[in-house]
Amino acid sequence: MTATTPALSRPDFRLTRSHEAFSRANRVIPGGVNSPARAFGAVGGEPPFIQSAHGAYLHDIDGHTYIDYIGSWGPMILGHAASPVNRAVADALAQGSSFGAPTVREIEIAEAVVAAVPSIDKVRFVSSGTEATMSAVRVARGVTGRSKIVKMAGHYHGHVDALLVQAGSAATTLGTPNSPGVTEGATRDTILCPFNDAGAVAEVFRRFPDDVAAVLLEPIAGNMGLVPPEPGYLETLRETTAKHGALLIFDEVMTGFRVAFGGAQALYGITPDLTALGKVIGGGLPAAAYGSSTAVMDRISPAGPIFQAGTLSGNPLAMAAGLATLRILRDEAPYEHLESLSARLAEGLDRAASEAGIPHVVQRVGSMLTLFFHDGPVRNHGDALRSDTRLFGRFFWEMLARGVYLPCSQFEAAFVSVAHTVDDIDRTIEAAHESLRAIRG
Ligand code: HOZ
Repeated sequence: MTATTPALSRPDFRLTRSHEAFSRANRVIPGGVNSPARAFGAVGGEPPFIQSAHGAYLHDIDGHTYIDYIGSWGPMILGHAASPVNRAVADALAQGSSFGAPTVREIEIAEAVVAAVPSIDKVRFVSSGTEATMSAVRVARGVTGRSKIVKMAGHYHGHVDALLVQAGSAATTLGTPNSPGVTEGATRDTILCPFNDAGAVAEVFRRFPDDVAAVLLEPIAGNMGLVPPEPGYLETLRETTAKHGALLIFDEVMTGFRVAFGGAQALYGITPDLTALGKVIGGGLPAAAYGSSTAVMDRISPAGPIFQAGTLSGNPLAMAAGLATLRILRDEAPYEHLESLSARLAEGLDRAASEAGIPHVVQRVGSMLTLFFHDGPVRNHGDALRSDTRLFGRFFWEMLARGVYLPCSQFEAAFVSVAHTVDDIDRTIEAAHESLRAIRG
């Protein structure tokens, strides 16, 4: 056993080179990583360093190959290094990588987004999901002239100061829901509600009938593990916000082009006022976006007074990768295929945990899913936090040693891609049976 892995039933699984790389990284990068979720803090041990990725597989610098269920935390819906995406990026690169001036490709991808996403008439491209949600909140405040934002506990909207309150993802994992450096002033207008509790939102409007600019949420929560909206919840939020003149913002950074081509709003038939997009829209390169009706979007600079800008916004390489990805998703509509692969995986994981006699629940929407070590449905952050994270950590490592790379936290969703095969799914389920048996002893 090396120092990098916890006690495993497969002691031959070693991450020697990755351990060296992690030590080296720690000397020059805080925590050795450029985004905290990657550091394996939630599962103990140290991460493998990735050499390359193709299709559904990750290859690390120690010579291991893994079936990948992170997919770069969502973007790689077509799998890694998909040829049409690689070709589009190579063609764009040959023409120059950044101009700081408009390009026709930006119009093409904007047209593709407008055609796909029901609530969007106009769209502004930015470079990260954080920028997209931050800008959407600014627009909501600018348009309504109000200050307060309602956010759901356990939902994660990037590292925006005002939204880093009881945030999901690594903020949950690390137990630092309020980061030092986020001032009280920055979060004074942020009001927290539990997810799936429309009554709590109604209560906010009773207390502050004229002050709420927007209700912001992940329509399908993916950053506290996968937690779907309960029937009627999104509909009620839609009615309540409209009644009080507040905007409804869907953070579809994870769900956009993922659970359906038009995102969760198309899946559930709910039209938000503003939508934040990221991940899949960049096809594996840094691109994100926010969009709304023409009336709202024309309030943004330079059409209107609400300022927002970015040197690399609409970057040609990112637009090329995103456009190639969206065109394939539009033309090949792989969503039924993803649904059947993902259902097979969810059922298999459920069976494996049941046979091992381990309290659990598998929650899934389309190709996003989580096996919670929690007895009963997970409806909100409080439920998610009651999961057995120690058991999750052991399961994670047993799976990794068997060549399956799950998200390295109980509070993240796994992603299935079109590159996964039925054989990959069945091998994953077999690994889950073995892993849980090994844990049970
Ligand atoms: N925000 C991602 C998890 N929900 C993590 C991003 C990363 O570490 O790459």
